[in-house]
Amino acid sequence: MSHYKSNLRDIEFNLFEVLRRDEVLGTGPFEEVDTDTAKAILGEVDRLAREDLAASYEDSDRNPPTFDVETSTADMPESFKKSYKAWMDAEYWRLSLPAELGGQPAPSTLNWALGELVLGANAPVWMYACGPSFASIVHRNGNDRDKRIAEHMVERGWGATMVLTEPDAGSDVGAGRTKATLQDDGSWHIEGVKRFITSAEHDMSENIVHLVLARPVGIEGVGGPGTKGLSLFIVPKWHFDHETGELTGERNGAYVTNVEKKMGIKVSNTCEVTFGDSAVGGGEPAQGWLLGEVHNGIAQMFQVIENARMMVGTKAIATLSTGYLNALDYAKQRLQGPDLTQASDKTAPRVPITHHPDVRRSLMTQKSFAEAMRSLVLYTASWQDRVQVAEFNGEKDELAERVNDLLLPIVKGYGSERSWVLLGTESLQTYGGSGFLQEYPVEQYVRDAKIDTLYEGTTAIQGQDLFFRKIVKDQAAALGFLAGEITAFLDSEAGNGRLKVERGLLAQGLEDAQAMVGTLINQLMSADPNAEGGDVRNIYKVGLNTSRLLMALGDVVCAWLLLRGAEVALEKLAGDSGRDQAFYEGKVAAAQFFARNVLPKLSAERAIAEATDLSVMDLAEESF
Ligand code: ST9
Ligand code: FAD
Repeated sequence: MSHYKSNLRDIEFNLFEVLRRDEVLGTGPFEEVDTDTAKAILGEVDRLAREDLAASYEDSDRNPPTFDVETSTADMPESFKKSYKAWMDAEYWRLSLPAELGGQPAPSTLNWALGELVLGANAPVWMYACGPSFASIVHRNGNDRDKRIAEHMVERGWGATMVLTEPDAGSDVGAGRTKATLQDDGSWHIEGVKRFITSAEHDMSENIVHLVLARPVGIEGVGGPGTKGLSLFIVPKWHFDHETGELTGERNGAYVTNVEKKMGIKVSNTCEVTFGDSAVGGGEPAQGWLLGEVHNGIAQMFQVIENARMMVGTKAIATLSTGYLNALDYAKQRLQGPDLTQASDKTAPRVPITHHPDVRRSLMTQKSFAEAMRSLVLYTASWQDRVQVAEFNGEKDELAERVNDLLLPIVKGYGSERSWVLLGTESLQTYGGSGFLQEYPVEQYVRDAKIDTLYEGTTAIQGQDLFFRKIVKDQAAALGFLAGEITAFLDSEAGNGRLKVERGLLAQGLEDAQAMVGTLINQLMSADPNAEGGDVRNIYKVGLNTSRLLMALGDVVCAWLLLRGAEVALEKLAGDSGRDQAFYEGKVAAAQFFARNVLPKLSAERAIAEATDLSVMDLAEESF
């Protein structure tokens, strides 16, 4: 039986009933993928995920790859290779590729819906399968040589990696010391040690292409300090003929020198990669080629990072969803204790734990967050659809780009924090002691989901990105637009009388979150030493609140999206909802529960933000 429990019904509800993707599918850039095709693909990927991809989830955890120091290899378990092959052979990854690279473009909403299914079933399959997506970045940013390389990457099924992190450069990517030296033939030699590099070694493709951030040396005007001095290099594991793609049989000097032993996602190889060390491997130099022959590394890499942040958020949320559905299944079957109304009757029948109020509270907490955050992912992706359509028409949809940018740290930061915490405190808890056992998938979910708050920028980094870049630098344009959308919903009669209380709660939640934004902006302005009474140390007050703001805005957007869905569900219930009646009732109940149980807490968060002082910063380190 599969560990993975998907929720295709809710995915389709979001795509077709709320976001009306039928109006986008089969048109413009998506002409080849109409609504019927999209539904057929969703059905098939759902099956593939639950069966072929989920099949190796447990085995890959119990029998993970091990690093062979002699050969610098870490081969995959056979079970995982089968899952990987099933996904690659099905070729649905072509839906996110441009036509020039053999793709058949589909809307981002469809791709992230498929992403949820694959990431929930076995996330490392999706990660190892990202070679073609990396190729699209090489193609988009590359010169003719790079475009040819991108074609080989897709046609020959090569793996790929994103290589930023170093032992002393994690969150602070700009501290990276790996250097690049220009050679007479126009290529570069890379020297340095990178760590924590995902998928840098495996035996599932003939080659692996590393996209490496390194600092050029010895050239005037480039290679300065910080992230802006970094350039992006294409560094293959094996050399190949750039024209034909044929491997030459020569090894490049990019060697994996360790594979980490981890708490979770053990089958996803996390590697130390040593570039150009004469004492490593055969001592070859690590030869690389400057992407597009332009020194614009951090901006190019952020094209990868934006996609990867969306991926990490979706992975976390997908895991919470299957965690909830597994917990629900267990709860329906587990008999324990009498109904609370008969607690004093020692002869009362034992009931399924779903009868206990606290278990119901827990299940509805899981359901409402999982469904809210699914809506968040797909709503965010719907802005990416707009960006795709504009690009197809040779235009630029600035609003769509900005709203997408604003939502990305919420998908990644809020999505991963809420999912990881709820998987532990609610999904695993629902099982009682059994949740602690390897007999059920939930303990692996908890271990596998923790990474989502860490990589691709920790939660602290997401909070800062949200406030400093996506709100302040954007002059709150995207935030203002989103607040306007929520206000329009509040002003409407959405859901008629049945959602009246919740609309009131959302209005208060929005006011609290906006007040928090105002508080942080005031704190920021009071840190300007040139302003009257300004004290640069007041910037600490902002830093004490950016993660809080991230979570508050996430709560408000999620509540709004759930209520929007509830409005649609109520319309369906007013007609003949037939077999879907329970589903729609569940949508309304989840929205009401979320509004009533989550939103009131925002007033307290606002008060905490407003009362922030510098006492934590003034405290001597010895007193901690
Ligand atoms: C990692 C991988 O953790 C984990 C999972 C791997 C799975 C691999 C497989 C999946 C990959 C899928 C990819 C598919 C390919 C894509 C397909 C697409 C179709 N947005 O603020 P400044 C840029 S990897 C955009 O001064 P600092 C921008 O150019 C490791 N751009 O920063 C900016 O210039 P300007 C992940 C942004 O103080 C420039 O950076 N590691 C954004 O110099 C400088 O900005 C991390 O994520 C943004 N949000 O540096 C590091 N932000 O302003 C986390 C910045 O002129 N640390 N730029 O536009 C940070 O993010 C730091 O805040 C920092 C700070 C490094 C940016
Ligand atoms: P640090 O940056 O040292 O952070 C430590 C703590 O301090 C965190 O809580 C952080 O939030 C906080 N902190 C740090 N700086 C600040 C600040 N300025 N303000 C507030 N708080 C701060 N990297 C790649 O390049 N490619 C990969 O493929 C890749 N895959 C990975 C896979 C795994 C399994 C892991 C564990 C990591 C991977 N990484 C990868 C690296 C990952 O992106 C980093 O671990 C992450 O960015 C955090 O860096 P760090 O671990 O050095 O932590």
